[in-house]
Amino acid sequence: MAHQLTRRSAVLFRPISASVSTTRLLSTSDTTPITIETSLPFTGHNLDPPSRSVETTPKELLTFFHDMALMRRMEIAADSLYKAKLIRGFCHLYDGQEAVAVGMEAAITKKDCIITAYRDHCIFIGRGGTLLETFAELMGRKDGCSKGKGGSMHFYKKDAGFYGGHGIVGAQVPLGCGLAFAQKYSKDENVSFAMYGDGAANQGQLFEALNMAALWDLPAIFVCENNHYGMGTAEWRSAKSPAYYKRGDYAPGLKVDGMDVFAVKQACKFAKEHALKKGPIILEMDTYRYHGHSMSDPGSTYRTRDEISGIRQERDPIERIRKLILSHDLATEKELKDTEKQVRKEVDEAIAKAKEIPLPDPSELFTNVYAKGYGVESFGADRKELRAVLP
Ligand SMILES: Cc1ncc(C[n+]2csc(CCOP(=O)(O)OP(=O)(O)O)c2C)c(N)n1
Ligand SMILES: [Mg+2]
Repeated sequence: MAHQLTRRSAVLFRPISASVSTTRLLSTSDTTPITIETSLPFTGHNLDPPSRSVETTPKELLTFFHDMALMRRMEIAADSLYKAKLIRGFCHLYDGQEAVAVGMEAAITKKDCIITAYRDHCIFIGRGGTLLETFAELMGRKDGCSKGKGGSMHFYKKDAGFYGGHGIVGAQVPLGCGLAFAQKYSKDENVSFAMYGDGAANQGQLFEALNMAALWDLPAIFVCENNHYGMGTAEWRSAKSPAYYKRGDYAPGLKVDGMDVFAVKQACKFAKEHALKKGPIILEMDTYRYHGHSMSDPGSTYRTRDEISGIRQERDPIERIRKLILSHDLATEKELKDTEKQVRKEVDEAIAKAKEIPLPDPSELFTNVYAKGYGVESFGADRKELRAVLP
């Protein structure tokens, strides 16, 4: 049994991208169905919520543990790199919110699209991006997922349906509806997930986009990651109604425990089926970020340390899965600790490699900025001095 587990762990606990393409050496018991109850019931608005019972397998549970542990470690390492000044500019970390990225991926395919704001590193990893591309991008190196020119806020992976990585609060949501429009137009039976925060949820453009998406029955899923703060502003100070799942009025919504990867998976599966048949739906993911808003925010002036440690103790998404794995006797505590050690090593190795990668060549400065072949000219601020003719 122990030998079997070690062998299984070795296969399962690879980075997400590797585990997707690996031929499995698992015994059949790894895919034996297990039924798990979500932490809380779902609350619906204008719909009948899905069941709390979710089908899973040992394989999936172990993969969830691995993937969330990898994301957690990656974000903590990014924090250190930032403090060492190897990452510059804006940087928003996702630790605490991992269950949203992982649960969403478990319910959809890479033909479904995702678009999000600036808190995007883990969404990229969920889509199959590698640690090396992540750290290279964060440190502005040429092999980063945006060729080292996007940085923390602008990760992309178009070949896996990930359309960024956007810095203007809320602006990605109408773009997400555009992706859903393209999907409906081409009748390809895929959906788009447009992710935004509780702060963004108060913006006008969200409602304009939702109106059009509902008018045209677009397969658009509005995912509000409610981490309860927009920068240093608590939701109760910015929203008359913080019931974000109800804010679509005519569009149905679902409130989901965003710290429970199984609840997220169930909700996303439900939302995909709904969106394909009936148009847009809002998923409010009740979640929490452990770090401050960005690296310039210590995150402790507008909330208490007790609040943060209370959430860690009661609702941490990784600890929830650890307990489930142990209670179903799928791995030992030591095996799970070994997984975390392995993840740490993978992260350290990726950072070491990324540090060796050069910065982009200066000739890259204007590529991917303007469409090619239009002969765009670049002027000085006075518009008189011509500095360059762009490609
Ligand atoms: C249009 C616009 N207004 C203001 C900002 C500055 N800003 C960046 S993030 C942020 C808070 C957004 O909070 P929320 O939507 O809850 O997302 P979270 O950071 O919690 O994930 C603000 C005000 C911006 N980037 N864009
Ligand atoms: Mg927020």
